[in-house]
Amino acid sequence: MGKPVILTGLRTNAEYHLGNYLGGILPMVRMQQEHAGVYQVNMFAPDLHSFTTEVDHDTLYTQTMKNIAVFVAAGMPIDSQDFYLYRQSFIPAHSELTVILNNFAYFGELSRMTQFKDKSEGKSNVTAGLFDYPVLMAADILLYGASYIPVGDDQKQHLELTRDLAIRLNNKFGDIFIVPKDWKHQLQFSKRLEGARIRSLRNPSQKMSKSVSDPTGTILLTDTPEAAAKKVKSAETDSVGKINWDWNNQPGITNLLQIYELLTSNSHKEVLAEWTGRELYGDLKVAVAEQVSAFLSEFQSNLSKVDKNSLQKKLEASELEMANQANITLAKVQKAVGLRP
Ligand code: AQP
Repeated sequence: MGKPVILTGLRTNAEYHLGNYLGGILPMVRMQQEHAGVYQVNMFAPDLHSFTTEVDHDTLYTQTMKNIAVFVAAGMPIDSQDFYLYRQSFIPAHSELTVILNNFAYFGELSRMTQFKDKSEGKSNVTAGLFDYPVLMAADILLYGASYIPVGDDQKQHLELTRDLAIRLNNKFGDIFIVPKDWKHQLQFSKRLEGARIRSLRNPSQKMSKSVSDPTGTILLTDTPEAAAKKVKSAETDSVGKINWDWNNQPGITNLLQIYELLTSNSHKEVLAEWTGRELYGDLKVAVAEQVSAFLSEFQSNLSKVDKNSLQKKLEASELEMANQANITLAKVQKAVGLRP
């Protein structure tokens, strides 16, 4: 038995934003710092997932390589033996396992995925790729027997589907998959009370998103610190007049509090003690703007220092080793379903 696995991936369809960083990248950086040596840490670019929504195919490869450099700039340790960094499409087992899992995933359960409903809404041509996104995600996780998958709140339903599929196949064929931990244990492992759900600064009823054309509501990791601070300072709030953590009635303010909590690493309790009941929204905006611009300055300086050659070498070495690991699981599944003797 190898080390237990922590795994996450972020689509490379566009530049990352603060929601991607706080929901997917930062928890991974912190987990690997805390559990180095005990866990295997897999971080990958799900390039096959990246065109479940529209992309410019001419720039997809370049965008993928740019986004991978972000992981390193954010603090993932390129030299660590326990850390694997790879591109999904370079490991064909992801696609093969997806085709097999498709025959055990139900149309009804996939139709209920809220991300599918949101992303297909109003579209005349909805692709099978978008519909099948959660099955490919299940393959990404199950191939490596990952237990912990740091993702934002928006991916909770997909994680639950992955568990359902693993349990369904295990019940039918014997224990072929390690079942990822449930959401409650995912939160406990990342020491959080709720999943990150960074909202648009312009429209806090919507999540901050790469593909929504809402430049003032989204803080890109490529924004200058000054431009990002400006966006925070003009964030949409409310007329309640008192600061409270309340997603239903004060989503704009709660969004700012959550960004503050995640960037400062203060505990939820400390953040509530510092801000609850205060009346000057402007003070909160200034504090969040300072955190965001300090973070961006440091991150962008790190990004400019990422060495492309080392990155390429890390990818190639990881892809070799991960293909071996993935193929072991795939072979087990192929045998179980009757494709191999
Ligand atoms: N607003 C968010 N708050 C917290 N976490 C978020 N994530 C995405 N948006 C938020 C987390 O980022 C990781 C990567 O997501 P992804 O790109 O693989 O999937 P996505 O949901 O398609 O991301 P976007 O940014 O919303 O992209 P678009 O707009 O292109 O569809 C995941 O951990 C996700 O939880």
